[in-house]
Amino acid sequence: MIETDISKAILDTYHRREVAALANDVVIVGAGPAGLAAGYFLAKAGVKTTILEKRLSIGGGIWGGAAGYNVIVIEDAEILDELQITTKKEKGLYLADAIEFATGLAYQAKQAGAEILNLMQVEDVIIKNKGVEGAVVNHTAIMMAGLHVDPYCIASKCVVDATGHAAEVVAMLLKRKPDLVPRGIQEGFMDVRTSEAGVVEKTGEIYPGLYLAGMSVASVFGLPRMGPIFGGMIDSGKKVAEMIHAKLRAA
Ligand code: 48F
Repeated sequence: MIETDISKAILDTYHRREVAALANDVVIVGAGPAGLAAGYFLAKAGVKTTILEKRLSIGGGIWGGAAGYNVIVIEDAEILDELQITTKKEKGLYLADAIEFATGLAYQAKQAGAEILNLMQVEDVIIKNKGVEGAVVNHTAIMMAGLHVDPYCIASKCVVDATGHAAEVVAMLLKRKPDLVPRGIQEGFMDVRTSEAGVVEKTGEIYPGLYLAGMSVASVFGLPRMGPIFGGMIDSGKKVAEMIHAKLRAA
């Protein structure tokens, strides 16, 4: 019976992938530019990595460029060259097509060996004595419907909050540990240069086992917002990957 053969192939394959993704070196929450870049560099270094994305589509804030004009601006094309994403230099800025940028990043992360599970919403973290040791997840559709259905758990040696402006994973910790970020989660007013540099500089571990990458860094440290420029996101993803890789190797 062809219909159920198709269903069985999908269910078997997904089940195998999901079971394999239950234990990780790193779980990245959010498949925006920072999360995908972190996933690419971690997987390339041989670190077992799963990226969880609550939406149907990967890419986060990439797709619409600025106000729906789907062009991406960066100041340095080195990483995009490595990812084989086309750029064009104009007046000191590199321009990329947002669609090529989102799909290219995700493709390279997958090819490097990162697992990406979409429609998976992280609703909490696992905290044991030493710190964050995994994510509590549920299906986005169940969360959206507000159904009373328990989550399941995905273990990892550390977690990256790459959830963008909302810094959702940090917000989960704050509910029970308000002293972690006493001023709360809030970006400052727009200032591209300060924020691009600050996001990369402050990328790192905010709580044992919990790392920040991308715009979550700006929100947690109160840095300015930066609008549609993406170099800092990629550099932040790369930096967090290097930090985690070094820590795992030293352990
Ligand atoms: O928002 P997003 O693109 O964050 P980012 O990687 O990049 C920010 C830029 O897009 C842009 C900017 C800089 O130029 O200002 O906004 O820091 O991607 C975050 C992803 O995380 C997902 C969300 O759907 C998005 O795709 N996400 C957020 N919360 C959760 C989540 C959650 N609880 N579980 C799973 N995914």
